[in-house]
Amino acid sequence: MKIEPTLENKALLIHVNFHAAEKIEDLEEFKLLVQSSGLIPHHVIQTTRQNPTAKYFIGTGKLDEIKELLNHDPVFVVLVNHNLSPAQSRNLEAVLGCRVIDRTELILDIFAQRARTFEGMLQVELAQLKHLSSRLVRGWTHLERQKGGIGMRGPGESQLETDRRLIKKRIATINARLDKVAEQRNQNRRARQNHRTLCVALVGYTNAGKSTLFNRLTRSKVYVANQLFATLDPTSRQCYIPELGNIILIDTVGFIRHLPPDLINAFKATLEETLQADLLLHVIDRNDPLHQEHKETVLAIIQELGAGNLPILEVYNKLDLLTDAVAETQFDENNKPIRVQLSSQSGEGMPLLYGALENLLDNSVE
Ligand SMILES: Nc1nc2c(ncn2[C@@H]2O[C@H](COP(=O)(O)OP(=O)(O)OP(=O)(O)O)[C@@H](O)[C@H]2O)c(=O)[nH]1
Ligand SMILES: [Mg+2]
Repeated sequence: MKIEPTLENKALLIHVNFHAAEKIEDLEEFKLLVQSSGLIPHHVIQTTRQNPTAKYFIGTGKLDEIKELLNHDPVFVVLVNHNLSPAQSRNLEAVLGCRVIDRTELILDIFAQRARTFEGMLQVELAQLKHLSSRLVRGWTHLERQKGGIGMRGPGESQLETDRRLIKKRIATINARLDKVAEQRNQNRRARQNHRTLCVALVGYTNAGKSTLFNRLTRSKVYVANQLFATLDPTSRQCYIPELGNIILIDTVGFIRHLPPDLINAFKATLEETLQADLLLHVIDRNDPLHQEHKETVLAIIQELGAGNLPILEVYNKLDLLTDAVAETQFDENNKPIRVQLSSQSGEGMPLLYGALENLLDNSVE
């Protein structure tokens, strides 16, 4: 269904092409992120810079151009594909006269829209509050410094103090609730471990096709969509592997480069369980020109989550979209499967995946 552009969903996107490789973001991914949040990329403004400017992130020439554009074709919100300092956000909002949201806030917003479980909602709120408090704290230290010189309490200062205290209190409440949920989950896990059921977790970059594969393997119907972060809360189901029997399969949230650290922390708890799996199935969209970079991102996050030592089987997915590839299994020098090339959508290559899982998991049964 095509959504009509209105003043409630039109967005102006700002994307800066930096020279330094580690700062580069992907414009196509940004557009998909924006659409995933329910907004329409109405204007896309690109500019090239060596470094961001301290005041507005972009140069004043570009800023004037955007202001001019918005004067005769206004939008609901301005989205920036990079992280802004609190001052940069404020300055941009003041000049452009509309809300400005940076990359972290956009991802947090999508997560907030997607969270369905109690735990997921708490985790997203926690990440949002932490993000917010980091901004308040920075504003606060700035005021504190001023106070020393003037010797008076600034007008906004006590409000900031109150806000900060409220946020702190709310964070403590959420943490306590999350601890309770985690305890419950631990009990469930112990029960499962008693039954010695093997557990496989699907991990991978967002939109790689994890949920599609999950549905095919477990004959379920979890949400699949061509949008980023379609899945947020981990889902687990039983799944029958021929020659091996039933295992537990877990579908998880997708990763993205420069995932806000607050979100990684917030999802550590749910992912922790995932990362106690016997095997990780790393789903890779082989049709995405950036799949190598995405693979590195995912491996780095897995490492950061403390699961770098788990065995991984790579699934090169979306084979149906490729003309130069066939369904096949690749093996390492010890004849252990390391990669299966298949299509979760058409099902081509699935018997190879069953074979590889059997091979890898059979050895992990004592
Ligand atoms: N052509 C083709 N499309 C696929 C295949 N697998 C998945 N897709 C499509 O890729 C998109 C993303 O699929 P999902 O299964 O939602 O991906 P995901 O990895 O779960 O994504 P998130 O939950 O957002 O992290 C959907 O439009 C799927 O229909 C495949 O093998 N071939
Ligand atoms: Mg998914």
